[in-house]
Amino acid sequence: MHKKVAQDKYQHHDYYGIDALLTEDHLLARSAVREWVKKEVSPIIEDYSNRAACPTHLFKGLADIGAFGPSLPMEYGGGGMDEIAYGIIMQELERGDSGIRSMASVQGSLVMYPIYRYASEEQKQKYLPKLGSGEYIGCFGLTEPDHGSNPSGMITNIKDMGDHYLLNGSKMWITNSPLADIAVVWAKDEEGVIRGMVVEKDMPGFSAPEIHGKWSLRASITGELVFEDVKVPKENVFPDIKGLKGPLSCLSKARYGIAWGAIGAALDCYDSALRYSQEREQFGKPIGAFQLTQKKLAEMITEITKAQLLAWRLGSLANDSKATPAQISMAKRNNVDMALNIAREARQIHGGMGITNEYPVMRHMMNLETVLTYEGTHDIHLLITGMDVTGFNAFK
Ligand code: TGC
Ligand code: FAD
Repeated sequence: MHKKVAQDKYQHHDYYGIDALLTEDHLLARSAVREWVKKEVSPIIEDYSNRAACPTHLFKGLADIGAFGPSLPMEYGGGGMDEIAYGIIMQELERGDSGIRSMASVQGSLVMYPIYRYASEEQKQKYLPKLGSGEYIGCFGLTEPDHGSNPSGMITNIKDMGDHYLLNGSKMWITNSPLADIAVVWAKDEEGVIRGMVVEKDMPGFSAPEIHGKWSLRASITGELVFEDVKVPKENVFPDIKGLKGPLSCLSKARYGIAWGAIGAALDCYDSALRYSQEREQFGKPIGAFQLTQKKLAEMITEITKAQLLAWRLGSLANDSKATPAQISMAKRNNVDMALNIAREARQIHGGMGITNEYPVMRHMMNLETVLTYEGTHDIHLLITGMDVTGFNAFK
């Protein structure tokens, strides 16, 4: 005898009572973003993804719900919340789509954060309020066609011309670049030292062609950055940061958000698979009654729960400014891998229906292939952990 159990979509999301560790502010932020995603993202995302179109109208809404720089100070366009609130917001956005979370990650952690942390006060005032309100869209240019995992080999460069710098080179795989009003760009000076700067879209010699043909992150727009003798005013170059630790510090912020975000994608796949397993019948009973399906679902919620605990503890460390880059790497790697495995298992539970856009699973699965690679690949993060525990640097 079997029975069909009515499920509240979110009832199994907190298997270990982690909500008890959250504050009222965290829970409020979560429900506000969750409602926004349900209303603004879920109804349109399959269509935009199908057409490989970016829902650019969502930038304003993302700004309104405080998704850009949630943990940056309010006077600089941020949300003034803590790191756990930032993580929870990324989780709820990625429950909708990794591309929507990407919009927020880039704007907040890779554009607003470096300007907040490294630019002059005048530059902060010039750019941050417009970025926080969504009036400006920003992008982050580190990766080059021949330098992805190894950004220290970059060849994009600036030359001191006295009253300005001349910027030459190109960047590849840049989220939001074709839409961006400004780009935070990393380039080497004449001494070979990596410097950061803000490049504005109207500067002559700067273009940002779109990259087409992605099977992943299709609702997110990706492009190149091309610099041909671009005159960059001296005041646009960050005065106080030199070397690769500049861009890597921004990546730490964004990787932290991804560690939380991936849980959202995993939860959406798990929800869909759980409900399907209770509704779909084969051999005279729901497929959820078969032990092999239960194994998949039990392992999914176990892995999600472990990832939630990792993210929560990382968030507590980050709130005390104690989260190390290696701890962030571990969480980014584990949680994205977890989400991708769950998407693949959830796809199987949906049978043939799993490959269609009737369900969100295949879209999440394709998106997560990018998430596994950007912000440091799965194997690069493994090597960061390896270096941390052994003391041997496999990159040198
Ligand atoms: P290495 O010699 O290890 O380090 C250079 C300096 O940086 C310091 N450092 C960090 N600082 C802050 N945060 C971190 N996470 C840091 N990691 C390292 C380090 O202490 C050192 O400081 P100092 O004072 O001694 O100069 O550098 P390396 O050249 O050996 O590289 C190490 C490696 C491979 C780990 C690094 O290059 C790396 O992480 N590579 C992966 C590249 C990557 O993640 N690219 C991402 C591009 S952006 C992107 O993907 C955005 S996707 C956006 C979206 O849509 O969401
Ligand atoms: P490669 O570095 O060429 O790596 C290829 C393979 O070799 C990987 O499996 C890698 O793990 C492996 N490998 C490399 N080195 C080692 C090693 N030492 N040991 C073992 N294995 C190794 N970048 C930005 O700057 N800004 C953005 O906004 C941005 N957005 C992106 C959006 C999308 C959709 C994508 C796909 C990428 C984006 N990226 C962005 C670039 C992303 O960060 C890079 O793709 C990533 O860092 C990997 O670089 P790569 O693609 O050149 O791969």
